[in-house]
Amino acid sequence: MPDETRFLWGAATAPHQIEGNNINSDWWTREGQVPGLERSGDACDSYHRYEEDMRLLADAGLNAYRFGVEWARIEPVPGEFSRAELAHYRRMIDTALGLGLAPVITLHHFTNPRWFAEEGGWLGDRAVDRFTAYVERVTEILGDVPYVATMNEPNMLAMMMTMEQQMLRRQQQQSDVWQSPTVDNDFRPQLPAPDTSIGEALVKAHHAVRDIVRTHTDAAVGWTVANRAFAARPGAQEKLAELQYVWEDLYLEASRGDDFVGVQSYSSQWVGKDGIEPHPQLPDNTQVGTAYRPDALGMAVRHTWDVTGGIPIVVTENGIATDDDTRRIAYTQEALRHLFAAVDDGIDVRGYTHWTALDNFEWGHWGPTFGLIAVDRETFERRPKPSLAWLGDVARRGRP
Ligand code: IFM
Repeated sequence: MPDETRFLWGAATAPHQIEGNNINSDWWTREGQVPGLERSGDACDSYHRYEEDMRLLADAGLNAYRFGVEWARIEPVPGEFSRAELAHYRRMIDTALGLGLAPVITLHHFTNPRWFAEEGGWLGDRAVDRFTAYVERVTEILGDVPYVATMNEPNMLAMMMTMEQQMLRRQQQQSDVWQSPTVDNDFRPQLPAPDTSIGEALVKAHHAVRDIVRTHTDAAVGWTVANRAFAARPGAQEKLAELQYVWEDLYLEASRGDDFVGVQSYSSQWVGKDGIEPHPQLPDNTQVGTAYRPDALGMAVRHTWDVTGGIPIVVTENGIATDDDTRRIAYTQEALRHLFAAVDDGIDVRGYTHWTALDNFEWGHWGPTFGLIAVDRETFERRPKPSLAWLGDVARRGRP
């Protein structure tokens, strides 16, 4: 069980975005097929360089690292589990623990094994059984892990699946452009609202594996939900409630009964009577077209607390896509101020893991840089940015 007296200060990553050569995954296939997508390739080669990455975080003063285990590596063929890959991820957990970083482990972060996708993915008849079998094997390596997230952003996953279904229905895959799941602005099509029947399938899978993690480990278990910090224009309260349900609350309500919930917040979004207002192209927009809104984190945490009925919160992602590290520090400082205002109001927040440790593969795009550490994509040399040392200092002080 997590040490409740130790606030987690860390950074977060996802396997496909940093490891490289995740060749048995559906995203690897997608990158090769969909026009407009860049390839992940070697990514940051963190599969081999994870120790260096973790050491940079620990040396800076952080005490936690959120990272994922990759299903497509662990079970490259249905029912065949790689003991070598499980051992690899156990080594990562041991390395984190040895460096004083509490490992926060994500079991599923957007990518599926290719065979799972071909079987029908999350809507396939065998989805829950397949996920359950995988998680059961992974629990063997989760000793001493304080937090386990079953799935990353099921709401964004449902949105991506909805988008894919729409593309298939239109039979225009060649001319449609796959969007980054977090890019939502007025020069690209709006992101479709996630289909609730997909969301319900993901809830079923989450509840099934939550019990497995509880049976076989001492970890606190939950999932992480992307929060869009919706705000209503005058007269748009009803629309707001409707959108909040399909985008977030379905998933937050499903968190009731979990040990914690992960809050993931980047920006805020206005809702008018007709729906989400496209965000205009303003000079202070982030690199992914979203509004510069550090206050969104406070809104996200408060909304999550209300909807889940007050289960402990870990901020599992918060950050900004910018090439200006001074701006990253300013954004994060302000976001943390809003977070700790919520803490002072009695909201139980157990930790903060910044998105992200390394500049990485942003789901089809290498342009947006969210990292505390820059990576030379030719040599894989890591170059910590001032924001890493800054966040480490905040962690040492324990307050922003
Ligand atoms: O990179 C993503 C991450 O995989 C999920 N949450 C949002 C991040 C930034 O867009």
